[in-house]
Amino acid sequence: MNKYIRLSEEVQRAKEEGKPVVALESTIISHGMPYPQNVTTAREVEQIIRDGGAVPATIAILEGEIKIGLSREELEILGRAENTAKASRKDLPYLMATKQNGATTVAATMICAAMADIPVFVTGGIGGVHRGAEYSMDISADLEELAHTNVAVICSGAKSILDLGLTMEYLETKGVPVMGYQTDRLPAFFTQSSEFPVHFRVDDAATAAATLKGKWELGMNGGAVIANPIPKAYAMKEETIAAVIDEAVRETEEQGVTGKEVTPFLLQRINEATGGQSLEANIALVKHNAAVGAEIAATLNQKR
Ligand code: PSU
Ligand code: MN
Repeated sequence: MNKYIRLSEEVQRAKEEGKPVVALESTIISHGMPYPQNVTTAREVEQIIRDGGAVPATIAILEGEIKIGLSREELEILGRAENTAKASRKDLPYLMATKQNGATTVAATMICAAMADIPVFVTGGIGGVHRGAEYSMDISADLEELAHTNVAVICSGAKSILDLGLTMEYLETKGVPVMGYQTDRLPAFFTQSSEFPVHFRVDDAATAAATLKGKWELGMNGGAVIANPIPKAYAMKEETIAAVIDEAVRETEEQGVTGKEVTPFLLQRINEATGGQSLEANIALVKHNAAVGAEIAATLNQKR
């Protein structure tokens, strides 16, 4: 590989044996969920991927090193540490140079996964174009990464803390296919759908894998979004979550929260305001995505 990257033994072995590997991000652990549910969920998600016939590779920066695959102790460190830096593309080189810890966002996880030749990545939700971005210009680096880096992201769409319509427009402009997994509409994270159509509906892992394979074999760089709705039993009521999100967005404006703090602030406010219900939904959707992601990784691996 290279001197900046260290693969766990499990991931190293999987690569040698030609097994499918699924990348997982760490900002969802450090900034997306409270302790201890964050660590428990991270472990359970890894196990779902193993049960699905693939090998999990949770990615983070630890003491300046890119780690692909984390031990139980390392997951615990990220889950407990309240001051772990949120690491997106701009942050990686500095955190490495100064030997710090960093929890990788979707963008940074894609970068590290691509370096380790892991084309499939599972998470909860991607960043996107924030509401009011026409003035704030707050557009997640996740979208630009999806435009350039060859990793597919299996997620449950994006939270409506974002402007989902503008997020879809941005992805279209950048040539990033958004595929609805067994759905015609973009899932809105806590709810199964939104008013926005996806670019394509795919009904099985084989179609998703064939699309990715064709794209990359043609030399068309960039990622793809595979949007998998939250299981119905865990989906939240549209009105309940909409009101909570509107209030949280208002608070960011009132309190002048900007930059990389915006998304973690919103996630925390939503968790607090829904008294655990949104956390339960969040956990359920990530687990569902892990099962689908393992299947897509296994199918793509056979084709490669
Ligand atoms: N959205 C969620 N949960 C998350 C994130 C986004 O529903 O945990 C995290 C992801 O790591 C994502 C990042 O890549 O926030 C986006 O942050 P920003 O908007 O600052 O780019
Ligand atoms: Mn931002």
